[in-house]
Amino acid sequence: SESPAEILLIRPMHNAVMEALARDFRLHRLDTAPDPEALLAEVGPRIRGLAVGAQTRVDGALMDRLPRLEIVANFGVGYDTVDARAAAQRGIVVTNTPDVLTDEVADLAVGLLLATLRRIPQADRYLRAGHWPKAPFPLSPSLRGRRVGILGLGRIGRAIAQRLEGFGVAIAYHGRRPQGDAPYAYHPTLIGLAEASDVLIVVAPGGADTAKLIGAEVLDALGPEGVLVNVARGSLVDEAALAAALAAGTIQAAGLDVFADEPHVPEALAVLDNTVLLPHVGSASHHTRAEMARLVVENLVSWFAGRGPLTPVAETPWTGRA
Ligand code: 8YV
Repeated sequence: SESPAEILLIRPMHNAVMEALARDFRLHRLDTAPDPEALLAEVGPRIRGLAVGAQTRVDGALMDRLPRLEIVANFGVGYDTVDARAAAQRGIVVTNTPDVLTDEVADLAVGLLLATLRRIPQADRYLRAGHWPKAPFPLSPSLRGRRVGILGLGRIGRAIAQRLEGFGVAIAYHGRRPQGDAPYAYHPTLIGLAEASDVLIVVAPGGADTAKLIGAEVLDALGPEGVLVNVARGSLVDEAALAAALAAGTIQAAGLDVFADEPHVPEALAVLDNTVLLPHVGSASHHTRAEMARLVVENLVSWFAGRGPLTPVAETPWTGRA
């Protein structure tokens, strides 16, 4: 039969991805090449598949250097770093890793919400600094009686809502459209949701369409008891406006797992005592990263076996063409 398809890796990925790709395909690695530009010029015309993580931008210009490219397999459910419209125009399929990380990210979101409200990291730091024998840790805000608003009631948003039902809080949401089957109040505008909420959990896709949706106006609407939690993409939040609102007491606190320019975290957020900041760990468990790695590889294997992609993104639906 034919020789294995040639796959390109631009940056290092989860080991299970790299090992499986090296076994099942002919893998070319720009990350370890002494002269990446020369390697790209040499193998670019033969590359049929690309495996990428969130650190790698895949735009039309890169696609044009890979004229035989058929599939971009993205490690992550969010694929804002891949220009899926440019891929669609070129007949390239983009896949992501939905479902396998839903519960993990929802768990982390709830943990981050509780950590932010009850000031768990601050309490840990207080104990370690030896303050406890001198005075008890100051009383914290509470989840009790709160109204939680969710921006983006997709797979992860729903999983967060299901968990929060067990906490006895009111739940509402905003998104592009109401979800007919969801038992939560829909707000047609984000401002309306923020006004009606004391917690806003951001779990909507990144990219140009949602850039800086959370700005001064939304934070004002959330109010002085308001808490912002973001487990989606930093691009959805105007970080300068958020830092200003947190410093001024316009809102109460924020828990952030994601930032606009990772791994750079604005100093204005890091110096504040009412922020809990995580290094984008929502899906970062051994269990879930292994599942994501498996799905990246299975998309490529299925595609090159002629069976189509397993989890194509909305912009590049699989229509059965070969
Ligand atoms: C990963 C993520 O950290 O799935 C996503 O959208 O943000 C995370 O699961 C990231 O994609 C890893 O590259």
